[in-house]
Amino acid sequence: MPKLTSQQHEQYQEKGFIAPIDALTKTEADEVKNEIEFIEKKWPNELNGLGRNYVHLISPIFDKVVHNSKILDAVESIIGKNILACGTTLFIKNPDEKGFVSFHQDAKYIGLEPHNWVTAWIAITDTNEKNGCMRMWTGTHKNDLKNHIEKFDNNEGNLLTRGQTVENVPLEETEPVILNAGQMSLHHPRIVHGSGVNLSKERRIGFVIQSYIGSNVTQVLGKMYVQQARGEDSFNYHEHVARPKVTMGQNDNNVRKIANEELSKIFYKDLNKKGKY
Ligand SMILES: O=C(O)CCC(=O)C(=O)O
Repeated sequence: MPKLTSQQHEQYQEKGFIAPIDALTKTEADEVKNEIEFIEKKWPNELNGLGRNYVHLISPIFDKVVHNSKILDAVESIIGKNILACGTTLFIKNPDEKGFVSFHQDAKYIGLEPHNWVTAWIAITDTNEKNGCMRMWTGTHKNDLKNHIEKFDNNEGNLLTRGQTVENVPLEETEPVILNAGQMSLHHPRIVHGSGVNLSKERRIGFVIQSYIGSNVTQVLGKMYVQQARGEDSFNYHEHVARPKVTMGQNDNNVRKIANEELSKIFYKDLNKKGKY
């Protein structure tokens, strides 16, 4: 998939997201799944809680996805040629668990300004309405940020840090993002989106690049650790970090731990309590 077509551009402007876009081959998606399972088996706690973040810093397989040129071609069409990768998150919903994502806007708590950034959600498994794919409230990116209610643990199963929730979303104005393994969606920082519980018998896995930012984007709430994905960074707002050569290398993992501590400070800024992630 080279750069976006004019039709895809229009879709992004009008709806606030584009899907599906072919990103990885099925074999590449399976490689990511196998790497997740390998890490889960060998280091059982490393991908849990806060550890679901910045995973591309500890695995060459995850890293390869973040620097994939097909993905970057599409991203460049939206945010321009100077691209930084500033985070990844694994959104995994296991069958028979209650995991869901309340409707929210990514830009609400993350502190990345201006909104010249985009999130790439890569399906590692097929993703559909039965197993809890994302739903997008189309067109909401055109408006300002909405009020979010912070529900924390009162919202059992919520995979978001504060259980932040935009209430009264009209479901009939939302669209499911149905993807085959290897396909991706790209969504705007202000679009309202969420996802339901996995009612299937298989895992639903999203490898999410949260997000690709233009090098002109600063972090107004804290500190982030980035890699140059394309072009150059004449702004130097963020700390640049190395790409991993082995899975779970000691130095890489130390850097990731620091990056996650800083990320946690951003997620829970101005609060005296923390959620599970
Ligand atoms: O994986 C999900 O269901 C939601 C992920 C999400 O909210 C995001 O990528 O911004």
